[in-house]
Amino acid sequence: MPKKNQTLGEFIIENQSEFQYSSGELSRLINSIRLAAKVVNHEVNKAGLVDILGTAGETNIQGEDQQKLDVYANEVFIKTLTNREIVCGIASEEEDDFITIKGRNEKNDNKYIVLIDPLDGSSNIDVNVSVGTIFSIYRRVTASGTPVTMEDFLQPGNLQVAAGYIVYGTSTMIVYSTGHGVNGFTLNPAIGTYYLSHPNMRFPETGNIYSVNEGNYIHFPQGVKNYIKYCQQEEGDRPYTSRYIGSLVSDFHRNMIKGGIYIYPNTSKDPEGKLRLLYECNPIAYIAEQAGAKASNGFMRILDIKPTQLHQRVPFFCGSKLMVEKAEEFMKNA
Ligand code: AHM
Ligand code: MG
Repeated sequence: MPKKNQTLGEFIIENQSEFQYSSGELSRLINSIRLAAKVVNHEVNKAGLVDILGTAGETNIQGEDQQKLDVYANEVFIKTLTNREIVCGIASEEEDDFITIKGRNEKNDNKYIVLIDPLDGSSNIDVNVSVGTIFSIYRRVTASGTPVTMEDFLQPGNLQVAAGYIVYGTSTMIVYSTGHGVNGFTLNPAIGTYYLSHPNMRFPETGNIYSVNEGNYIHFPQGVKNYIKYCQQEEGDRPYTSRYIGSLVSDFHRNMIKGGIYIYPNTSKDPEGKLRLLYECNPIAYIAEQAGAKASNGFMRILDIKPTQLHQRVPFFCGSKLMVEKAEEFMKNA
Protein backbone atom coordinates (compact mmCIF):
# COMPACT_ATOMS: atom_id res chain seq x y z
CA MET A 1 0.00 0.00 0.00
CA PRO A 2 1.43 3.41 -0.92
CA LYS A 3 2.10 5.48 2.20
CA LYS A 4 1.95 9.24 1.92
CA ASN A 5 5.35 10.91 2.51
CA GLN A 6 7.23 7.74 1.66
CA THR A 7 10.25 8.58 -0.50
CA LEU A 8 10.34 7.35 -4.10
CA GLY A 9 13.37 5.20 -3.21
CA GLU A 10 11.49 3.48 -0.37
CA PHE A 11 8.40 3.08 -2.56
CA ILE A 12 10.37 1.40 -5.36
CA ILE A 13 11.94 -1.11 -2.97
CA GLU A 14 8.68 -1.85 -1.16
CA ASN A 15 6.70 -2.40 -4.35
CA GLN A 16 9.29 -4.36 -6.29
CA SER A 17 7.43 -7.63 -5.81
CA GLU A 18 4.45 -6.22 -7.72
CA PHE A 19 6.46 -6.19 -10.93
CA GLN A 20 5.52 -8.97 -13.24
CA TYR A 21 9.05 -10.30 -13.72
CA SER A 22 10.72 -9.24 -10.54
CA SER A 23 14.50 -9.35 -10.85
CA GLY A 24 15.21 -5.82 -9.66
CA GLU A 25 15.98 -4.68 -13.20
CA LEU A 26 12.84 -2.60 -13.61
CA SER A 27 13.39 -1.02 -10.19
CA ARG A 28 16.92 -0.05 -11.16
CA LEU A 29 15.65 1.33 -14.44
CA ILE A 30 13.08 3.54 -12.71
CA ASN A 31 15.78 4.62 -10.27
CA SER A 32 17.93 5.75 -13.19
CA ILE A 33 15.06 7.77 -14.65
CA ARG A 34 14.57 9.36 -11.22
CA LEU A 35 18.24 10.36 -11.17
CA ALA A 36 18.31 11.74 -14.72
CA ALA A 37 15.13 13.71 -13.97
CA LYS A 38 16.89 15.44 -11.06
CA VAL A 39 19.77 16.48 -13.30
CA VAL A 40 17.43 17.80 -16.00
CA ASN A 41 15.30 19.55 -13.38
CA HIS A 42 18.35 21.43 -12.12
CA GLU A 43 19.09 22.68 -15.64
CA VAL A 44 15.45 23.52 -16.48
CA ASN A 45 15.25 25.63 -13.32
CA LYS A 46 18.20 27.72 -14.49
CA ALA A 47 16.71 28.29 -17.95
CA GLY A 48 15.80 31.92 -17.24
CA LEU A 49 19.48 32.68 -16.60
CA VAL A 50 20.45 31.67 -20.10
CA ASP A 51 21.07 35.29 -21.18
CA ILE A 52 23.49 35.70 -18.32
CA LEU A 53 25.18 32.33 -18.55
CA GLY A 54 25.10 32.08 -22.36
CA THR A 55 22.76 30.79 -25.03
CA ALA A 56 22.81 27.65 -27.14
CA GLY A 57 25.89 27.50 -29.33
CA GLU A 58 27.86 29.87 -27.05
CA THR A 59 30.43 29.13 -24.40
CA ASN A 60 29.50 30.08 -20.85
CA ILE A 61 31.60 31.73 -18.22
CA GLN A 62 33.04 28.40 -17.02
CA GLY A 63 34.12 27.62 -20.58
CA GLU A 64 31.42 24.97 -21.03
CA ASP A 65 29.40 24.81 -24.22
CA GLN A 66 25.77 25.79 -23.78
CA GLN A 67 23.19 23.49 -25.26
CA LYS A 68 19.54 23.74 -26.03
CA LEU A 69 17.69 22.22 -23.12
CA ASP A 70 15.94 19.55 -25.17
CA VAL A 71 19.28 18.39 -26.58
CA TYR A 72 20.73 18.46 -23.07
CA ALA A 73 17.82 16.46 -21.61
CA ASN A 74 18.13 13.91 -24.41
CA GLU A 75 21.82 13.41 -23.62
CA VAL A 76 21.26 13.14 -19.87
CA PHE A 77 18.58 10.46 -20.17
CA ILE A 78 20.48 8.46 -22.79
CA LYS A 79 23.81 8.67 -20.90
CA THR A 80 22.24 7.77 -17.55
CA LEU A 81 20.50 4.70 -18.98
CA THR A 82 23.48 3.66 -21.12
CA ASN A 83 26.07 4.02 -18.34
CA ARG A 84 24.04 1.89 -15.95
CA GLU A 85 23.71 -0.84 -18.58
CA ILE A 86 20.16 -1.64 -17.55
CA VAL A 87 18.35 -1.46 -20.87
CA CYS A 88 19.00 -3.14 -24.20
CA GLY A 89 17.72 -0.28 -26.33
CA ILE A 90 16.48 3.30 -26.29
CA ALA A 91 14.39 5.25 -28.78
CA SER A 92 14.05 9.00 -28.34
CA GLU A 93 11.91 11.61 -30.00
CA GLU A 94 15.16 13.53 -30.53
CA GLU A 95 16.93 10.70 -32.43
CA ASP A 96 16.20 9.43 -35.94
CA ASP A 97 16.97 5.78 -35.09
CA PHE A 98 16.86 3.63 -31.99
CA ILE A 99 20.04 3.06 -29.99
CA THR A 100 21.30 -0.47 -29.24
CA ILE A 101 22.90 -1.04 -25.85
CA LYS A 102 24.93 -4.20 -25.46
CA GLY A 103 25.01 -4.08 -21.66
CA ARG A 104 27.24 -6.03 -19.27
CA ASN A 105 30.06 -7.91 -21.02
CA GLU A 106 28.47 -7.03 -24.35
CA LYS A 107 25.99 -9.85 -23.82
CA ASN A 108 22.81 -8.09 -25.01
CA ASP A 109 21.01 -9.75 -22.14
CA ASN A 110 19.09 -6.83 -20.61
CA LYS A 111 15.32 -7.19 -20.75
CA TYR A 112 13.90 -3.74 -21.18
CA ILE A 113 13.69 -1.07 -23.84
CA VAL A 114 12.84 2.56 -23.14
CA LEU A 115 11.13 5.09 -25.39
CA ILE A 116 11.42 8.68 -24.30
CA ASP A 117 10.44 12.23 -25.13
CA PRO A 118 13.20 13.92 -23.11
CA LEU A 119 11.71 17.43 -23.01
CA ASP A 120 8.20 17.78 -24.33
CA GLY A 121 6.74 21.22 -24.95
CA SER A 122 10.19 22.77 -25.08
CA SER A 123 8.87 25.85 -26.92
CA ASN A 124 7.44 26.83 -23.50
CA ILE A 125 10.86 27.15 -21.88
CA ASP A 126 11.56 30.67 -23.18
CA VAL A 127 8.41 31.93 -21.47
CA ASN A 128 8.90 30.10 -18.15
CA VAL A 129 6.00 27.70 -18.64
CA SER A 130 6.02 24.05 -17.52
CA VAL A 131 7.60 21.36 -19.65
CA GLY A 132 7.85 17.61 -19.14
CA THR A 133 9.63 14.33 -19.83
CA ILE A 134 7.58 11.31 -20.95
CA PHE A 135 8.83 7.71 -20.81
CA SER A 136 7.56 4.29 -21.78
CA ILE A 137 9.05 0.87 -20.90
CA TYR A 138 8.57 -2.50 -22.64
CA ARG A 139 10.14 -5.92 -22.39
CA ARG A 140 12.02 -6.79 -25.55
CA VAL A 141 10.27 -9.35 -27.75
CA THR A 142 13.29 -10.63 -29.69
CA ALA A 143 15.63 -13.23 -28.19
CA SER A 144 17.93 -12.26 -25.34
CA GLY A 145 21.60 -12.34 -26.35
CA THR A 146 20.98 -10.69 -29.71
CA PRO A 147 20.95 -6.95 -30.48
CA VAL A 148 17.49 -5.32 -30.32
CA THR A 149 15.62 -4.80 -33.57
CA MET A 150 12.85 -2.48 -34.76
CA GLU A 151 10.34 -5.16 -33.73
CA ASP A 152 11.18 -4.53 -30.07
CA PHE A 153 10.20 -0.88 -30.42
CA LEU A 154 7.06 -1.26 -32.55
CA GLN A 155 4.96 -2.93 -29.85
CA PRO A 156 1.39 -1.80 -29.16
CA GLY A 157 0.99 0.35 -26.05
CA ASN A 158 -1.01 -2.37 -24.29
CA LEU A 159 2.30 -4.26 -23.84
CA GLN A 160 3.95 -1.47 -21.83
CA VAL A 161 5.22 -2.68 -18.46
CA ALA A 162 5.59 0.82 -17.05
CA ALA A 163 5.19 4.42 -18.16
CA GLY A 164 5.33 7.83 -16.62
CA TYR A 165 6.17 11.47 -16.89
CA ILE A 166 8.04 14.18 -15.07
CA VAL A 167 6.48 17.62 -14.93
CA TYR A 168 8.89 20.50 -14.35
CA GLY A 169 6.29 22.90 -13.01
CA THR A 170 5.77 25.03 -9.92
CA SER A 171 6.95 21.82 -8.27
CA THR A 172 8.75 19.02 -10.04
CA MET A 173 6.85 15.74 -9.96
CA ILE A 174 7.33 12.19 -11.20
CA VAL A 175 4.07 10.40 -11.95
CA TYR A 176 4.31 6.78 -13.03
CA SER A 177 2.64 3.40 -13.14
CA THR A 178 3.88 -0.17 -13.36
CA GLY A 179 0.37 -1.46 -13.97
CA HIS A 180 -0.87 -1.21 -10.39
CA GLY A 181 -2.41 2.27 -10.40
CA VAL A 182 -0.71 5.65 -10.64
CA ASN A 183 1.38 7.36 -7.99
CA GLY A 184 2.82 10.88 -7.99
CA PHE A 185 6.00 11.98 -6.18
CA THR A 186 7.00 15.60 -5.59
CA LEU A 187 10.64 16.69 -5.45
CA ASN A 188 11.83 18.51 -2.35
CA PRO A 189 14.55 20.52 -4.11
CA ALA A 190 16.30 21.42 -0.84
CA ILE A 191 17.37 17.82 -0.27
CA GLY A 192 16.87 16.31 -3.72
CA THR A 193 14.34 13.70 -2.60
CA TYR A 194 11.00 12.79 -4.16
CA TYR A 195 8.14 12.13 -1.71
CA LEU A 196 4.90 10.31 -2.40
CA SER A 197 2.52 13.28 -2.47
CA HIS A 198 -0.26 11.87 -4.70
CA PRO A 199 -0.89 8.20 -3.87
CA ASN A 200 -3.23 6.20 -6.10
CA MET A 201 -4.19 9.02 -8.49
CA ARG A 202 -7.64 8.68 -10.09
CA PHE A 203 -9.00 10.64 -13.04
CA PRO A 204 -12.47 12.07 -12.29
CA GLU A 205 -15.01 10.17 -14.41
CA THR A 206 -16.13 13.46 -15.94
CA GLY A 207 -15.04 17.09 -15.71
CA ASN A 208 -15.55 20.56 -17.09
CA ILE A 209 -12.25 21.37 -18.76
CA TYR A 210 -11.51 20.96 -22.47
CA SER A 211 -7.95 21.45 -23.72
CA VAL A 212 -7.42 21.94 -27.43
CA ASN A 213 -5.54 24.43 -29.62
CA GLU A 214 -8.64 26.20 -30.93
CA GLY A 215 -6.51 28.39 -33.19
CA ASN A 216 -6.49 25.38 -35.52
CA TYR A 217 -10.32 25.15 -35.48
CA ILE A 218 -10.72 25.78 -39.21
CA HIS A 219 -8.53 22.73 -39.94
CA PHE A 220 -10.29 20.36 -37.48
CA PRO A 221 -12.42 17.37 -38.57
CA GLN A 222 -16.17 18.05 -38.39
CA GLY A 223 -16.58 15.71 -35.37
CA VAL A 224 -14.14 17.79 -33.30
CA LYS A 225 -15.79 21.05 -34.41
CA ASN A 226 -19.16 19.66 -33.30
CA TYR A 227 -17.75 18.46 -29.97
CA ILE A 228 -16.22 21.92 -29.30
CA LYS A 229 -19.62 23.50 -30.00
CA TYR A 230 -21.13 21.02 -27.51
CA CYS A 231 -18.53 22.03 -24.87
CA GLN A 232 -19.51 25.67 -25.37
CA GLN A 233 -23.30 25.22 -25.21
CA GLU A 234 -25.23 26.40 -22.17
CA GLU A 235 -26.86 23.28 -20.75
CA GLY A 236 -26.42 21.32 -17.50
CA ASP A 237 -22.78 21.75 -16.38
CA ARG A 238 -21.84 23.38 -19.69
CA PRO A 239 -20.29 25.55 -21.03
CA TYR A 240 -17.02 23.94 -19.99
CA THR A 241 -13.85 25.85 -19.21
CA SER A 242 -11.13 26.04 -21.85
CA ARG A 243 -7.56 25.49 -20.59
CA TYR A 244 -4.64 24.92 -22.93
CA ILE A 245 -1.00 25.29 -21.88
CA GLY A 246 0.45 23.77 -25.04
CA SER A 247 2.55 21.38 -22.95
CA LEU A 248 1.02 17.90 -23.06
CA VAL A 249 2.34 16.75 -19.69
CA SER A 250 1.02 19.82 -17.88
CA ASP A 251 -2.34 19.82 -19.67
CA PHE A 252 -2.77 16.11 -18.92
CA HIS A 253 -1.62 16.46 -15.31
CA ARG A 254 -4.11 19.26 -14.63
CA ASN A 255 -6.95 17.33 -16.25
CA MET A 256 -6.11 14.19 -14.23
CA ILE A 257 -6.43 16.18 -11.02
CA LYS A 258 -9.43 18.31 -11.97
CA GLY A 259 -11.27 16.28 -14.62
CA GLY A 260 -11.14 17.16 -18.29
CA ILE A 261 -10.34 16.17 -21.85
CA TYR A 262 -7.25 16.87 -23.98
CA ILE A 263 -7.60 16.76 -27.77
CA TYR A 264 -4.94 17.03 -30.47
CA PRO A 265 -6.85 15.92 -33.57
CA ASN A 266 -5.72 15.29 -37.10
CA THR A 267 -6.07 18.49 -39.11
CA SER A 268 -6.19 19.31 -42.79
CA LYS A 269 -2.57 20.49 -42.34
CA ASP A 270 -1.40 17.44 -40.30
CA PRO A 271 -3.55 14.52 -41.49
CA GLU A 272 -2.03 12.17 -38.86
CA GLY A 273 -2.16 14.73 -36.04
CA LYS A 274 0.93 16.12 -34.33
CA LEU A 275 1.68 13.96 -31.31
CA ARG A 276 3.87 10.87 -31.54
CA LEU A 277 2.31 7.51 -30.77
CA LEU A 278 5.37 5.92 -29.18
CA TYR A 279 6.89 8.77 -27.17
CA GLU A 280 3.83 10.79 -26.17
CA CYS A 281 0.44 9.11 -26.70
CA ASN A 282 1.14 5.53 -25.57
CA PRO A 283 2.74 6.40 -22.21
CA ILE A 284 0.15 9.10 -21.45
CA ALA A 285 -2.65 6.70 -22.50
CA TYR A 286 -1.22 4.01 -20.19
CA ILE A 287 -1.22 6.41 -17.22
CA ALA A 288 -4.72 7.58 -18.16
CA GLU A 289 -6.12 4.04 -18.19
CA GLN A 290 -4.34 3.14 -14.98
CA ALA A 291 -6.06 6.15 -13.41
CA GLY A 292 -9.50 5.13 -14.73
CA ALA A 293 -9.58 7.42 -17.79
CA LYS A 294 -9.64 6.81 -21.56
CA ALA A 295 -7.36 7.53 -24.52
CA SER A 296 -8.48 7.20 -28.12
CA ASN A 297 -7.61 8.32 -31.64
CA GLY A 298 -11.24 9.41 -31.95
CA PHE A 299 -12.36 5.94 -33.01
CA MET A 300 -10.26 3.30 -31.25
CA ARG A 301 -8.19 2.72 -28.14
CA ILE A 302 -4.70 4.25 -28.47
CA LEU A 303 -3.08 1.29 -26.67
CA ASP A 304 -4.40 -1.18 -29.29
CA ILE A 305 -2.81 0.58 -32.28
CA LYS A 306 -0.04 -1.54 -33.80
CA PRO A 307 2.77 0.92 -34.60
CA THR A 308 4.42 0.76 -38.01
CA GLN A 309 7.03 3.49 -37.59
CA LEU A 310 9.18 4.83 -34.77
CA HIS A 311 8.05 8.43 -35.18
CA GLN A 312 4.44 7.71 -36.14
CA ARG A 313 1.87 10.39 -35.29
CA VAL A 314 -1.74 9.89 -34.20
CA PRO A 315 -4.78 12.01 -33.34
CA PHE A 316 -5.14 12.05 -29.54
CA PHE A 317 -8.27 12.31 -27.38
CA CYS A 318 -7.48 11.66 -23.74
CA GLY A 319 -9.05 12.30 -20.37
CA SER A 320 -12.11 11.74 -18.21
CA LYS A 321 -13.91 8.61 -19.41
CA LEU A 322 -17.34 10.11 -20.06
CA MET A 323 -15.86 13.11 -21.88
CA VAL A 324 -13.75 10.97 -24.23
CA GLU A 325 -16.75 8.75 -24.93
CA LYS A 326 -18.82 11.82 -25.78
CA ALA A 327 -16.11 13.13 -28.13
CA GLU A 328 -15.93 9.69 -29.83
CA GLU A 329 -19.70 9.82 -30.32
CA PHE A 330 -19.33 13.15 -32.14
CA MET A 331 -16.52 11.72 -34.28
CA LYS A 332 -18.61 8.71 -35.24
CA ASN A 333 -21.69 10.73 -36.12
CA ALA A 334 -19.95 13.53 -38.07
P1 AHM B 1 7.02 18.85 -29.09
O1 AHM B 1 7.25 17.37 -28.91
O2 AHM B 1 7.62 19.41 -30.34
O3 AHM B 1 7.39 19.62 -27.84
O4 AHM B 1 5.44 19.03 -29.34
C1 AHM B 1 4.53 18.44 -28.46
C2 AHM B 1 3.71 19.53 -27.83
C3 AHM B 1 2.81 19.03 -26.73
O5 AHM B 1 3.41 19.08 -25.48
C4 AHM B 1 1.69 20.01 -26.81
O6 AHM B 1 0.51 19.50 -26.26
C5 AHM B 1 1.58 20.28 -28.27
O7 AHM B 1 2.84 20.02 -28.82
C6 AHM B 1 1.21 21.69 -28.55
O8 AHM B 1 1.15 21.89 -29.91
P2 AHM B 1 0.50 23.22 -30.53
O9 AHM B 1 1.45 24.33 -30.20
O10 AHM B 1 0.40 22.94 -31.99
O11 AHM B 1 -0.85 23.41 -29.89
MG1 MG C 1 7.21 15.95 -27.69
